[in-house]
Amino acid sequence: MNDTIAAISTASGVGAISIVRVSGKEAISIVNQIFKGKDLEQVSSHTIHYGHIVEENEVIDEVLVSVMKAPKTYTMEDIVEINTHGGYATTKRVLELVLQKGARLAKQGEFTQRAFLNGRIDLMNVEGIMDVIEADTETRRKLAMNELSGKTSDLIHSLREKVVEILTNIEVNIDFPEYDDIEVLTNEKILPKIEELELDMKKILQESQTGKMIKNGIQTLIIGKPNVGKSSILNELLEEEKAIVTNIPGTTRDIIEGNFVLDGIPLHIIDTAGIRKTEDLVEKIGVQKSLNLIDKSDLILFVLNNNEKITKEEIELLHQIKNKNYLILINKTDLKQNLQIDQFDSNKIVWMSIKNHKGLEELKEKIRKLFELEQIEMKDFTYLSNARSISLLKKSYESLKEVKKAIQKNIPIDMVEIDLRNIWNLLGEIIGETYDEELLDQLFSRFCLGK
Ligand SMILES: Nc1nc2c(ncn2[C@@H]2O[C@H](COP(=O)(O)OP(=O)(O)OP(=O)(O)O)[C@@H](O)[C@H]2O)c(=O)[nH]1
Ligand SMILES: [Mg+2]
Repeated sequence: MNDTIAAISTASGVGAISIVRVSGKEAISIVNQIFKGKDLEQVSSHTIHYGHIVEENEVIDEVLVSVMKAPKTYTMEDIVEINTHGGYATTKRVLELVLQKGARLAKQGEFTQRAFLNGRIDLMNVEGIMDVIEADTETRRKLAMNELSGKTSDLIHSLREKVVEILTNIEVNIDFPEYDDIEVLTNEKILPKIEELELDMKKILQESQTGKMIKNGIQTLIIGKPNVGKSSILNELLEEEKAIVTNIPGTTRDIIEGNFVLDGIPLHIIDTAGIRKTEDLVEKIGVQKSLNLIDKSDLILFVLNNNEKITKEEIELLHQIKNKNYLILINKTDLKQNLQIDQFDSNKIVWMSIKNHKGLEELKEKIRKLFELEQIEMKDFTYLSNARSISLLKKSYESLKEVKKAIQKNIPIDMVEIDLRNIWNLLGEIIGETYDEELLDQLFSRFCLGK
């Protein structure tokens, strides 16, 4: 970490401005050697200077240079950013000059890695930065900003504080026992605190479902027998002719995907091959694909034809999805009703006629209710949403439940203490208080160059 790193921080390609970012002890002196304008070694921190990048006597570009001195910078090191005219050749040349003068090309995410290793941000903030970059909806942006700003980390800090409080309690009582009987200590004093912590963890875990939904969207699968109007529904939702629609059963053979955003939550919709027994090899594979997707989906839209009696296959399918989040879309209500509906849960039914553009609003409303989307806007977006942190919190929660059992069984208090320390460490891993190098490499390799 003692060397000075440099990279192009803006997206590659042609743009109005490109930025070459340099960070490290030599950042200012390196840029100063190729900059014609003010002496950058003499300027105050957090100032911008007009001048030229020159190589011997040739002017490479007219630039603005920002000088930011440690420690109040992104990496907590000296940073210089050269704002060049955004052409590919120019920016590349400027970067080459910086490298010639002694900087090393930064690896992906290395600026952010330095910010982490220098202690300016924790691992959750790091994930937040990545999520802000990837955010494509307003809700995702809000979620990511809370991660980046540390609000989400505070959830973990407060859990850790509670663990420490319990540990202190145990130690004080071991050193200066007010109680002669250790069982009284554990059961009366520690147990309620453990239960409180357990509830806190449970709540954060439950709410992380919302976090995951905001981040990953709702995986939605449209299934049903052939010709009921599945592809027509997909097209209507996406407001484009994405899938081919014909009156020939078996039109869709492979899966067709599309995205649309409902109340800020992306729905990834998959239209599938109509489910039926078939001898056609391609269609057969398609049908199997549809069935395999059921388990991976958050929401199943099961489409039926209002005009036809229910088939044995459809009843089987209904059985297969009964433990999932599903809705029953009864399409073609413009035709005579021949479908028996007594076996369906009436709350789950949406009546539709794509031909008459009817039922779409009801469908959206039902999805809103099912996933409580209206409530998301009212909350403050402080949710765990990354798989890594959620799985560590789950581990901590499971461990804590074991601790509770142990206390109830009056296991010696020093054993309990060891387990609580492990929980404290696990929670620490979420924010990166402890980490292994492999995890860091994996995390930062997902960043762009120059970030
Ligand atoms: N009358 C009527 N016809 C409809 C309605 N919705 C779709 N259709 C027609 O039903 C036929 C089948 O529609 P698709 O959307 O291709 O049906 P699908 O379920 O995707 O069929 P496969 O891909 O073969 O499984 C087409 O001719 C549509 O125009 C509706 O609400 N009413
Ligand atoms: Mg289709």
